[in-house]
Amino acid sequence: MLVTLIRRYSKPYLPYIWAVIFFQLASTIAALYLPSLNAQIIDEGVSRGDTDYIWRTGGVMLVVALVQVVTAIAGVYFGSRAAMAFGRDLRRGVFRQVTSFSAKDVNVFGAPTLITRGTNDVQQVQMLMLMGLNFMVATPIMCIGGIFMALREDLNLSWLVWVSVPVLVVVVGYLVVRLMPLFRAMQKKIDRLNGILREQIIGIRVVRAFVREPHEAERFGAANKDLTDVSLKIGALFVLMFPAIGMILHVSTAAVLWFGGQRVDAGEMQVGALTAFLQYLLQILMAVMMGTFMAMMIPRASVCADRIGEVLDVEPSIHETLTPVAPVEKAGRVEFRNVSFAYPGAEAPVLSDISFTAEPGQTVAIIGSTGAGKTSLLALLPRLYDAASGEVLLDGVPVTDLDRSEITQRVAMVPQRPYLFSGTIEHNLRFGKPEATDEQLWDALTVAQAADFVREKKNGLGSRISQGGTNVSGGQRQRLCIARALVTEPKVFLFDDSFSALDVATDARLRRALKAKTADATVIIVGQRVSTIADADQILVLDNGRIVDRGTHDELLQSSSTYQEIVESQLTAEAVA
Ligand code: M5T
Ligand code: MG
Repeated sequence: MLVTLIRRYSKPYLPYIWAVIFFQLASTIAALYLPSLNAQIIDEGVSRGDTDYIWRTGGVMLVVALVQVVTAIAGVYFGSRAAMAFGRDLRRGVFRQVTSFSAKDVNVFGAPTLITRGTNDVQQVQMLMLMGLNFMVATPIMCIGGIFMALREDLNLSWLVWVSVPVLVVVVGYLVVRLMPLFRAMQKKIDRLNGILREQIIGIRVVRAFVREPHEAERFGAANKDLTDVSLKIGALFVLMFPAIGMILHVSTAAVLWFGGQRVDAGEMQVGALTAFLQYLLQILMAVMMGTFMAMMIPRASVCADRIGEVLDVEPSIHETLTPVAPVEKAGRVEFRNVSFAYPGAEAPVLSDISFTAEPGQTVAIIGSTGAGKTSLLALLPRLYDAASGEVLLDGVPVTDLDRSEITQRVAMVPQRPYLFSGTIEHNLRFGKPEATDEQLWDALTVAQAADFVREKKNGLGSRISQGGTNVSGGQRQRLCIARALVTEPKVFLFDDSFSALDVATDARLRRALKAKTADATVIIVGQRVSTIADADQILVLDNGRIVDRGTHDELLQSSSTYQEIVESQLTAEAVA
């Protein structure tokens, strides 16, 4: 997956990558050339007192050093650009994919892990890409070139290379192998800690209400200690890592000077060659170290790439039709024909054999106990889910054959759990229709019985809404969501229990205003209170996913025992209150 991702998402940046390879090649070769020039100055120039030679070779050295610096900078520059653009595109890819997900697809993963995959996991892969571009070319060339150059300086000392490099590889490799599982464990512990913290923050009121703070603190404490333990183990290994590497480097240096010094004494080697040899050995060891670090990043990034790939590979379960049918009329007639539906993974269907028609200008109400399937029924029209069998038609065309925009333009839904976005009231109201005028907004607010409280706010339409709309009351949020639906002037309104948080008087006023506003629209209302739905043209009584009775309020009072029960229970409830 890692390779596939890198290949697919780095394609547009190939020119950058070629530039990186070129500049790194240049800078590595320059870096490899420097010690040998240095040796020449010492051995040819200094020893013979040839000032001219020193100046000339020194000049060359200066130029080579300049080339090395400039190309190294250019390499890092292009590498960073390519890696960052790669990360941006990958993140965008994940984001686009997730926004195309249906409710079902999101549920398969869960929101928190989708967030982690779109941010942290992408970051890991991006990091590998950056490191890879900065070191992948340089490291092997430095290693092989360094060995070659070192041997050119002195063959007799070559055994020092063959000893020190494997020792370094073994030591660093051992530490890395020990570290890998710890890193993976750490990632999981972080996930868990995040999960617990998230749950506690969201449920803080419940925690307080049930006085569960000590228990929750314990739960968090345990996860926190887990993470700390792993981090400490990692720390302990890292503490070893740097002294170990330092030790190998210093012992190698001492060995080169010791054995090389003897050869210089014996006149078998020149001082310059010795310094050059030493520098080459250090370059090789550095390269080996970088290579090992790189190798360490690959498994981690590849786990992340797999997680990203899982998201990218999902076939969205709601397919857009490729040959959309253009409806002849756009009045907003809704028809359900023998519709059945089950949630993925559930055995029993939540809806069975649902058939009804809602004509423009009509109000159809759905009533039924909690869990009867009312919300599920509404979800089928805007295609949050697709029916398992039967057909859901909008203006005579199955919704599966309509272009998505055809549906969203004509259908507005006020969900049971009203949701507002962080931003201003205005920003939320214009969500479905950015070009709406202020008058239209106020008009919608007036109908939704929300104008008064918005006007009372200091900033009016510009008042801030916090994330999820938590700084307005439940009833206010509901009314703002109704206004948001009204602004789009749809042909079909779906109200899912949208009047439940309103008192009876406001509920009545809202519905009267709505009636005038939605005179020729199709309205489908899910309601709990009989008073909310009593004046509907048609009432569907839903029980266990089936329509058990249908008719007007008066008809149902006569004919439907289920409806009578509901009415009676509410009357007694009112009497009790
Ligand atoms: C009907 C199940 C739920 C219930 C049945 C939304 C949702 C529901 N269900 C799922 O399995 N997954 C889901 O995402 O479906 O649920 P409903 O349609 O929400 O019922 P309702 O709207 O009539 O109930 P209420 O409480 O809003 O009046 O068995 O488990
Ligand atoms: Mg519901």
